[in-house]
Amino acid sequence: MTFPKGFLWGGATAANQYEGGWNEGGRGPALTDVTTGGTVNTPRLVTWIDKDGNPHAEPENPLGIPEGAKYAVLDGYYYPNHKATDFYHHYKEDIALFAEMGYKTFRMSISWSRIYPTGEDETPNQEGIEFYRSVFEELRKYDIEPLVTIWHFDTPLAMIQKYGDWTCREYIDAYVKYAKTIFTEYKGLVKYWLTFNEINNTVNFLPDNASDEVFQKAYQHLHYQFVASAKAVQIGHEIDPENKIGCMICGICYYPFTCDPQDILFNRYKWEKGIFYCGDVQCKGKYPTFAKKLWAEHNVTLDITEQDLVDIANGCVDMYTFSYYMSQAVTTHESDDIVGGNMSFGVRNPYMEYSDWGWGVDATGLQYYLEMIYDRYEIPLIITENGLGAYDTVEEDGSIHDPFRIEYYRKHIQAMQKAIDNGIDLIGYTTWGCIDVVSAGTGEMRKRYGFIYVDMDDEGKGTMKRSRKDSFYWYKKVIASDGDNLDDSFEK
Ligand code: BGP
Repeated sequence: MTFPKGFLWGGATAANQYEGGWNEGGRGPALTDVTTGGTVNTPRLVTWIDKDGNPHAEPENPLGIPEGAKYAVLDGYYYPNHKATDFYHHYKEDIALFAEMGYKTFRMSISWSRIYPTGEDETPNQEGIEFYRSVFEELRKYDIEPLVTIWHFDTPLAMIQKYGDWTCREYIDAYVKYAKTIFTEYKGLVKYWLTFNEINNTVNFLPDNASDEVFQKAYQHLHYQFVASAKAVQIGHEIDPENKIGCMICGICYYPFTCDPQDILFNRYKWEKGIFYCGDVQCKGKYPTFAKKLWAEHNVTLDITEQDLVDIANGCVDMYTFSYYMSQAVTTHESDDIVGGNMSFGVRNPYMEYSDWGWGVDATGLQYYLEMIYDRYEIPLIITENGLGAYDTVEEDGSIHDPFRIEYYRKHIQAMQKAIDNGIDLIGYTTWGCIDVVSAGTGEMRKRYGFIYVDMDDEGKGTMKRSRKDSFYWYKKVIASDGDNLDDSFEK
């Protein structure tokens, strides 16, 4: 058996894409609630009203909205995250399906504004606290270990409106208070936590030619999140020494497109800026040497106090977790064959197959990433997202055949096996969107990752009925054999 005993097989979701109930149970709005749906070719829009009362719908600007403007839900637009796929009202049914597949763990996130509706309320929203308690109790009923993301892209909108997005120190205290509340409330129910989902996106997804002002804001935003994360780790350990708290990095495997030494160097810098910058701070407790070079590139000067550095040093994470969807080839040479998605683009790699959304499918890249990262940090790893966003067809008899998804998972699980055989300490695997959810990048429903199909379309029409895809039965078999049986067969 390759996979270690107690390996955490499961699936992953996030509140903003799955939970819905956006204005129920005392929840306050988050930025995703004023974000419209898009497509693979048209961006999602953020909606707001300017100081003269004129409505606007524009792609998200890293510098925020103009002074005096107010985020707003506007008539005539569809906001897919409002209802999402309605975990809020379906959690018992959905958790029963996860249990049927044999999940050992289930990754979900808590919506910050369901606990603190404005982010700065004096006391938490009790109805929100009780909602998640019921969810965790339901998971425990089936011996499913919750793996909880504290922040998955959903800062309370009231804070963004008041301060801008993670632009000031006030965020640190508000986040730490929120984290302390949930560590305390769910002590004994939840043991595995992640502080910030894909924390590195803030800088990694910026185009190299973004202005110095944009980079200044992005690096500062990250610094406040590093401090907030480190303080949360310390408090989480104080509240319950059993807690295991991880970072969560968007793990893209970068390759040099050519063997030109300039490309080799460029590729290394890509890893430093995109992947290691955040991982080093969160796992090693200090900024890496190359941080100074990165800041200087964009004339960045940061508000960093001595105490911040002490907090960061004392708040190292217990485990490194990451999402992995694709590799990307990068080059210093001109190229007009650019591919990619989720704001991250590379040069078309002739050795890769690309998904319908332009993501380079590469299981070897997962093995490379696992081995590279374990060598650097030597702490337990969890792959907290991996999967294929694809179109599904429902047959007349209601069945859904998705051999392409099974093939994708087989190759990635085989890559995990190779990395484990080579000595890395991988303790869990939660596939992304184990039940269909709203796409983060495009807001679509048609981009589906699930083992469980949800009857709902891009306009929010559908019965919300859940049904099992072929991959549901296949993954169930994989878990039952602890990753040993990966052949095509499955029993319905
Ligand atoms: C990651 C996010 C997830 C998820 C996933 C797939 O970046 O952490 O929230 O959505 O990507 O992306 P998409 O939904 O755009 O296909």
